[in-house]
Amino acid sequence: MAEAGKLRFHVPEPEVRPGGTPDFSNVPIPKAGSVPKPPIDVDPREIRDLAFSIIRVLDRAGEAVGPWAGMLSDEELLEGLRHMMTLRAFDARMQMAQRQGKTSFYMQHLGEEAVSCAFRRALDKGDMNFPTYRQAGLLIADDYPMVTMMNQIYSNEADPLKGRQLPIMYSSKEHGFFSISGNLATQYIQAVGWAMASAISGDTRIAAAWIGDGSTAESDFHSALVFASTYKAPVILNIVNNQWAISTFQGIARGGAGTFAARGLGFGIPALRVDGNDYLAVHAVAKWAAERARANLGPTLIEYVTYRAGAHSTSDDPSAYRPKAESEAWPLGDPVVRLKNHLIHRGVWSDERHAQAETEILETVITAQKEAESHGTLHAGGKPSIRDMFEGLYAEMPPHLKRQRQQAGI
Ligand SMILES: Cc1ncc(C[n+]2csc(CCOP(=O)(O)OP(=O)(O)O)c2C)c(N)n1
Repeated sequence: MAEAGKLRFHVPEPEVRPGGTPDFSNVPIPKAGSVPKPPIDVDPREIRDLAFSIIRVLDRAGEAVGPWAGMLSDEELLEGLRHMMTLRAFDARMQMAQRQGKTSFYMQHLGEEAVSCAFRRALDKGDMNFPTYRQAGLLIADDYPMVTMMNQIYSNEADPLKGRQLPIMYSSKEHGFFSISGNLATQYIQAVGWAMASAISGDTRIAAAWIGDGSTAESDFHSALVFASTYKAPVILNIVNNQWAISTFQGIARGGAGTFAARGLGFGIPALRVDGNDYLAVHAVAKWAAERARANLGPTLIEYVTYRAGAHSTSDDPSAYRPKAESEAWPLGDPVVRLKNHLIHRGVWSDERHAQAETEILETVITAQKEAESHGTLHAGGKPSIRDMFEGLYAEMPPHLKRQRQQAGI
């Protein structure tokens, strides 16, 4: 037995720091197609292993293999590729717009496009997402107008949120996209409550909760799991493990033990891990979880294993805390390239068509950007009325707010 001596404080450290060689040898990657697909009414105890493996469909050759394959048509996959390419082009333009001072802030999805884009396809109209700031693919894949997204980013006169919100904190009830909040994890428990309400009222709609790896350390994450499991709420509990929470590596939130998915097991919630850079796998797993929720079988926890290839936000410089080439060393590759290769393998796509699509998508994004900018940007052109600042705080404006508005002379 070890000698009892002075206690030591333990702080988990990432494997590599800037200047070091990226090393993901500690991330076991199972072969595509190797993880079984259980029936949706499976006893969670029987699929314990799925919380420690990674469901993958696309293999290295670009072929779709195994029991989770074969759920999407050529057309659906081509559309999925277009969604991911659009999100990437949108990100690049808005990142640049921030550098040009047209907006104060932006956050990209680089490397994580498959997660939100493929997930959206597994939901029905009327279902409600409770997203973080890194799931704009839910909007893109639901054909939410890009111009409206840009208007919000520019806080201009056409901003549906009237300049009250930080850029990218979108909100669209119509598109099943709950208002984003800056306070991490709050939406997770709200999603469970929304799902409970849907069940209480005998509705058919389900909810999807979203959270990042870092934010699972927030207490709302744990509250959500208690309520979801107790009441078998029709909710999909998504964890996007992109390895980083700003400068903090995922081991800090996880404590070095198990996986994020494994957290569901202690609550009796079926938990799956999926290759977050595999459009087909993300969609298949999301569909499985959605079917479970709709069949009154309760919540499913899904961990998407991916990598945040870009900076955390326009206010962040990742070279200060991780090797520059780390994203290239990420063993699950790039979601756009992988779906592209699969479609080429299927014989419905080519490098030429891909290049042409890239040009067309960029033109569409630029056209939307021009239109949005005609309504104003951060420092130029139209702005929401200052009067709007006082609206919407209460259903009816109380006297003290009316007074303050008068004092402001507007
Ligand atoms: C309650 C709260 N604490 C801290 C922050 C500041 N903050 C914003 S994003 C972020 C990191 C979140 O990381 P993760 O959940 O892994 O998501 P990712 O950004 O990687 O998508 C932090 C700490 C915040 N917005 N809210």
